[in-house]
Amino acid sequence: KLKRSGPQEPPRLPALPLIGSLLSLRSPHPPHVLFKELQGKYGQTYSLMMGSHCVIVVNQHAHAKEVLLKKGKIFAGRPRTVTTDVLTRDGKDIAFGDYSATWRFHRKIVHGALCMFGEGSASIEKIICAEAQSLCSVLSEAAAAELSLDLSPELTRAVTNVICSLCFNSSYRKGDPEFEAMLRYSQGIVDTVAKDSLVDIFPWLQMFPNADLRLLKECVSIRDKLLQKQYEEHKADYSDHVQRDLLDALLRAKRSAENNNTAEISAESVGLSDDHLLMTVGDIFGAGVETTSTVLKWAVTYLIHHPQVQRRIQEELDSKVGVDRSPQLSDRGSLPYLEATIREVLRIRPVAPLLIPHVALSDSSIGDFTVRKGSRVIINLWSLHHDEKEWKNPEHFDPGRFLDSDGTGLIIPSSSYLPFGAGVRVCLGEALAKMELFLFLTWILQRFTLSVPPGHPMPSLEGKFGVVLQPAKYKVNAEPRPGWKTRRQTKRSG
Ligand code: HEM
Ligand code: PLO
Repeated sequence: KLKRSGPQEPPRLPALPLIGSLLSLRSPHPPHVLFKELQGKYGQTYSLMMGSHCVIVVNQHAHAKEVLLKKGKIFAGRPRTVTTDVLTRDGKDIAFGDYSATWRFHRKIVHGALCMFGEGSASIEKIICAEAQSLCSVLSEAAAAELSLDLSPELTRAVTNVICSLCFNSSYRKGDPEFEAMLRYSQGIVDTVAKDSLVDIFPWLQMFPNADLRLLKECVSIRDKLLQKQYEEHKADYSDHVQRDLLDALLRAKRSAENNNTAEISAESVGLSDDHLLMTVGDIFGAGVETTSTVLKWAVTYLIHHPQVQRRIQEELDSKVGVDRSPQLSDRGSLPYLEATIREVLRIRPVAPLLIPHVALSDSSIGDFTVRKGSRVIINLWSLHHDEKEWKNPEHFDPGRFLDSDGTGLIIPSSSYLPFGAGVRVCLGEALAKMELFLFLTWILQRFTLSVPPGHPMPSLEGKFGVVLQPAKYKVNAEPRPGWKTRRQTKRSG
């Protein structure tokens, strides 16, 4: 290939007016796979037009790190789209909100609250373990009745209750109608928001009837009612002296801004309006539920496909934790094979295969390519995690990649690995998600062996692309391990 000197634009796909439909209609491949394939023709970094927007697609880790880390602040913007505006009241949230003082302020409050109620305190471990316990009792009841079950709603309820506790200091019981409603609306949102649907590419299409947009609006309005209800209850019980959860922390920041109310610093102007508070807690709740439950489902799916991996985790658990107590966070250091498995699940099926699009806030460059202000940048994490130059046999599931040569020390074998993103827009929930993945998986695998019921096909490994990449539904047999058939799910210590 010719290499010209001096600034040049990235190779551009021929301007296909239909690129939108290529991405969202029944193209044989989901966008992350299509974008990986297009590298063959256009190189690792190329651009295309979506409607009137220039989109740069990055398929390689050096360029990805330049965007996220080295020039993180330049590329910290987010595009406004029709569907995310519906979800977030025009970007008044963290994930889809543009780079601004308000965005920074909300990230800081959430970070502080997650540390206070979560990562920094022992209480989060108790909350997660209580949910793990209740999840395991559901599995053992099913096993006792010789029933196979779809683990998805059970895993989701466990994860939802953890984030409910952190956000709202509340939880859902099995069969709670509000929980069932939440499952439905959240799936509706995942299926319709932020996936470069036609209305996001051609906003004028809103003028015409559009089934996806209607579904999104219905689901968002149900979600907003639930959020509003929590908000009213919290406002009614609010006290400056007790902070029970994230919503209290946000209310406190709002009160304190209001008390300082001078002309310039009003709660509105620093972005502490009711809308902003609701959208921030809605983000954390939504992210807290959909991401972690999706990873757990992928982990179960891969463990079913690879019983030898499952067995090795169980051997590790038997020797490091035993059967006389339940696993706890302090066991994390002594279960490297499980940790490696979690890393491999996050590599092979990244939750957000295209992250969330970034936007260049000023004229800049990526490698030798010039990038104009306002360009959208898509980091194709799928390409990074399946790069043949970085990973041997990338479609093969092998936790061993993340272990050193003696098989005991954890490593990251390639820098082409960014499951949580990086830089100023890095995931806010990484630490929380890792604690949940560890505890839920250890509790389950200590007690049960998972498989598909006899005669059933193996679950599909092909994900369904949406704002998160989800596995298909299927039924699982949870067979109690020797010693766990008859006894109660908890064992008292001592
Ligand atoms: C953003 C991954 C769990 C909250 C992100 C991004 C990724 C990601 C890739 C986008 C980064 C970018 O656009 O550059 C994951 C994975 C998770 C997980 C793999 C689970 C294993 C969570 C949880 C929470 C959370 C549990 C909430 C407590 C957020 C928020 C953002 C975000 C608020 C937006 C950050 C911003 O735009 O400033 N996450 N996430 N995530 N995540 Fe997570
Ligand atoms: C999931 C469906 C919920 O009903 C609303 C919601 C809020 C925040 C979103 C989340 C959804 C999907 C996963 C997202 C998260 C913010 C950050 C996270 C996009 C749409 C990731 C993985 O980037």
